[in-house]
Amino acid sequence: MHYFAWRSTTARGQFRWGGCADGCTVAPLGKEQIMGTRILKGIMASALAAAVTMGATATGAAPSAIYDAVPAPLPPNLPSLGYQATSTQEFGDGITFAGTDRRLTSVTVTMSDWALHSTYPTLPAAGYNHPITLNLYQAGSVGSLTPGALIASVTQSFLIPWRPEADPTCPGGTAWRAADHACYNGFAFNITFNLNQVVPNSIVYGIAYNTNTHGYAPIGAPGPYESLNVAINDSGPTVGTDSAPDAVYWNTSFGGFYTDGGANGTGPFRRDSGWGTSTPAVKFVASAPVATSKQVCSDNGWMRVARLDGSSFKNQGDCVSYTNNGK
Ligand SMILES: [Ca+2]
Repeated sequence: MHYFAWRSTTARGQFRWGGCADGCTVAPLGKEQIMGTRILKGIMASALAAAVTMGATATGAAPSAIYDAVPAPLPPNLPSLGYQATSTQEFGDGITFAGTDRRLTSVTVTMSDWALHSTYPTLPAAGYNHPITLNLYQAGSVGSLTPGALIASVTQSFLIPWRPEADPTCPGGTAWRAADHACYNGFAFNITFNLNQVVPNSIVYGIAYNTNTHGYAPIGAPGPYESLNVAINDSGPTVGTDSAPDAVYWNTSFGGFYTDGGANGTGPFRRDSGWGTSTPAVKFVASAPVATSKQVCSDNGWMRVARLDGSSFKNQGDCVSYTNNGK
């Protein structure tokens, strides 16, 4: 099985890719990186899709996945898109949720970090904190390249763990060796946004953060965020559906990265085709509506509502009690 990842090596314009399970190579590819992501579909073994637990979507259940493209268990690394390397401001996809629960309680995004602590020894050993934004949009109208109106935007600061230090026994001597004995240039980890947001059946989401010279508000200084990428699942979701098949939504300020070379616009957060089943590794978890009055508890209604924290009720009395005293 091969794993690849994006990586930036200079402030702009130069990047490399590499990282594979059975002999790592690092070679300058420029724009071919993007093609690399597309070509990769089909290479990824089915193991990525294995062992993903289908979340229960029955009403009244505890919060469960209504869309899931995060591989479980999480592999040491995944293909990824580097925002600094690919002049990216925002990256996401159009998706349709499974089941009927539509009150989002959390959204998990798999990231891939290529930065080593030894490169930034003055920063804490545990990692560095970086704000990352999740934007939720209405699905775009039929035929539209851009999403609809913004539904919600949440920004949280996350601890970004360092990629493990290089193992000299890995080919090239720059990759790290994981527990599976394979060598990787990036390190996959999950971040989780906490939400309380009702969403429609289909949305477009985007993940945004700033790097040295990219993002909506470039930081203007080098730092480990230049080696921070959003992970990609080349197999598509196991819960919910990709409602933008063969496409992602992407804002890159370099038109040549889009499949159409920028003919449909450079810079807006818009559809880009030619991605096959590849989609960002993101998981949406939702719960039933919150019980707001005792009336909703009757006639088995307690099974279709939940507490604000997403937990379900044991019975009608439990539900009525919650509407009375919040417990
Ligand atoms: Ca898609």
